[in-house]
Amino acid sequence: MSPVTSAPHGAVTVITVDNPPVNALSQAVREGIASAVAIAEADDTCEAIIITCAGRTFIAGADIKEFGKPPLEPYLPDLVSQVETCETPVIAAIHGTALGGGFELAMGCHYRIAAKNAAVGLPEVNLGLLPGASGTQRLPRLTGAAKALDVILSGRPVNASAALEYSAIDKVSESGDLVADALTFAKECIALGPRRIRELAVPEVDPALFDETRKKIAPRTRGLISPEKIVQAVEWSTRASFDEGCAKERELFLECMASSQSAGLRHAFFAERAVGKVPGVDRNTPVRELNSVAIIGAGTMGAGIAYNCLTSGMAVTLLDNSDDGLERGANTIRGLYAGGVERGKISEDDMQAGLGRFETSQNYANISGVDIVIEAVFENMAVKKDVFAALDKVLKPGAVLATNTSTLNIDEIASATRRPEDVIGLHFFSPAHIMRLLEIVRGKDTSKEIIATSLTLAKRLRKVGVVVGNCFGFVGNRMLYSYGRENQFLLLEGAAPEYIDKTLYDWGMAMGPNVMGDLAGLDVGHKVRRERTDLPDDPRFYRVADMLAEMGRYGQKTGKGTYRYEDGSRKPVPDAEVGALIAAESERLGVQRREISGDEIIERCIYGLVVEGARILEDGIVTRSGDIDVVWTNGYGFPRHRGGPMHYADTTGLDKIYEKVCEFEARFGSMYWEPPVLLKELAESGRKFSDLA
Ligand code: T1G
Repeated sequence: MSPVTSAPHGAVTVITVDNPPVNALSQAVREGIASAVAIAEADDTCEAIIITCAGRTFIAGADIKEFGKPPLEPYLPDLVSQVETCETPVIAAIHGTALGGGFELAMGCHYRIAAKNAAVGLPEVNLGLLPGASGTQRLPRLTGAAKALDVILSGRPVNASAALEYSAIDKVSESGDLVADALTFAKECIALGPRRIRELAVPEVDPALFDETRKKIAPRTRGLISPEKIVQAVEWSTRASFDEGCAKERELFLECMASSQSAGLRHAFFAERAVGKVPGVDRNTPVRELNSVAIIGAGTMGAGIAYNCLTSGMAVTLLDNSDDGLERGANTIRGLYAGGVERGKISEDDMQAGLGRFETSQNYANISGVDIVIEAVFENMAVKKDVFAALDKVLKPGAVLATNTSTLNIDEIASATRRPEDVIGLHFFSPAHIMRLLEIVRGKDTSKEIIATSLTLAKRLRKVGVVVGNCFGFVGNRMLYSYGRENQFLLLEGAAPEYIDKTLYDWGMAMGPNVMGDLAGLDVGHKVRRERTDLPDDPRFYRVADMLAEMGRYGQKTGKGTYRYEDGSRKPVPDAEVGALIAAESERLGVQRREISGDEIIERCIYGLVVEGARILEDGIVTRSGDIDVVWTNGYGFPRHRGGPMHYADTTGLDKIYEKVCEFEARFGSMYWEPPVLLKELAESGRKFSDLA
């Protein structure tokens, strides 16, 4: 049964695509449209053709699931040309989001009408690609090269009113009945006849635009290959014929499609959509309604979480036992709102409405009726258990009890209540209102209803919610220990902090481990390590960080950490004093210092992540390896174009990783580098972590 149907409406043929969930341009859809258009074009009674879609959106692009497989006819560029060469006017009627190949097909049509709340865009850059079906040649002919560059390089959709302003569409459907308005619009189009974008010229543009654009985007496109190719393709649209431009676009597109970067970004796309699929939890699992929340603890995390909840429309009570703390927290929230209004991200009305839903309290009795509590107090088990015991006494039945702990045992916290089935970990990342990741930590008694409710809350808070099991540090921080450990050892063995950081930064990490340590505060890790009883019996283990913390060098917040920071500056400055301290400590510990290569730094830090990731899979802490990748690309600055640690390992080859891990075990000992059985088995059987899902 073809996902494409046609129906006559008087002298107009309406072609409808129905390929849920997002009408992607699969082979069947392309074939269906091609034959429906050919039939309508050959029909003498047909004076216009409308292409529209059923379901929640117009075509949201090529079918990404077909990428990497042998391409099947009809090819999208050919379909777009077929539509454009029609003598019968073709109109695209757009609702939801016309994206990528979907928007390119719409630009192959002679006219475009869109619903008021529709949007159009070319987001291929988010997949390490560029539009590959004439989008880089057609959009500049409609909007001019500068606007086209903005739209294609940002990858963000443009809403209907802006698209009309940029001439990317011709009409906005006002009545709310898109097809009816398109049928009315068709009369105008029949009178005007086909208007082919390929015949339009790109408006004159200063050739300097392209180098200026390259300079402007350089900081945020570091290490990525497709943005430069987008600039090249749009530049071609201004100085070559339409067909020459399309040929160049195709060449650049195929280079991107074959790249490991695009494979990494496509993996990240699907991995982020898979995290919501948790065994035993589905659309029939009941979800509790969450309209009111109390945040316990008005520190930086508490205030950030409160703001995130307020901007998602919830009623928020911030509770703290210190007056000053509450005042500071409330001021932080008011400041975040004011900043949002100033930057035009939030309207004045939204701010007033949000602050109208916000209150503070020092009394647990005042929060007895809330739907959910998120505790964000001091990272200490005894303190957290006291809080949960108090909450258990006052909260209504059915309330969700969540903790923002970043390392502690959820089951032990839950044991302070009589309702462990309602207890869950919601681990936010700093700054809580910005970082997209939310680790949803299930305890042994946490009910499926609470897990489903937390996944729904994550979506509402515009977070990527990843459900993980309960162990020390869950997924992110547990793996960070291995990554950080190798950094610490490399410092003692002779690699300078700035060398390690630059090596990993150039490799793609958002920042190096030593800059990250100084940002988070060396005192935080030091305190957590001091409370742990299961650390390896190794005097070198995190010795440098502990030494600096003991000296009060906490990092940015004290102006000195592994680096020095000039007054008010966040710029890390290498500090010779630290170099000398580390060298002396190496000598004291009997660690031989030596020249260390960049490759060794990357292999020890990144393979350390992979080994711990494999242990996490062995322990069943996650459902699939892609979940680990989503945690690290959304919470720890792992380069998205490398897909995540486990995807990177799969593409590098587990046999190569296993071999290197065995070498490290021989050099540095089994305590840290004993190869996980899972890694050994997969390496020897030629399989991947992603084969396990
Ligand atoms: N192909 C295949 N599957 C897709 C898809 C696509 N283009 N887009 C979404 N899905 C699946 C997704 O995996 C999920 O599946 C379900 O649809 C719902 O998605 C030649 C080469 C449209 C804004 O980059 O941005 O065209 O998990 O959870 O939050 O130039 O999906 O349910 O099994 O994200 O409402 C360009 C990608 C492709 C758009 C909807 N297009 N999609 O968001 O739902 S490249 C894109 C999105 C291209 C041409 C080039 C979003 C959305 P499942 P969802 P949502």
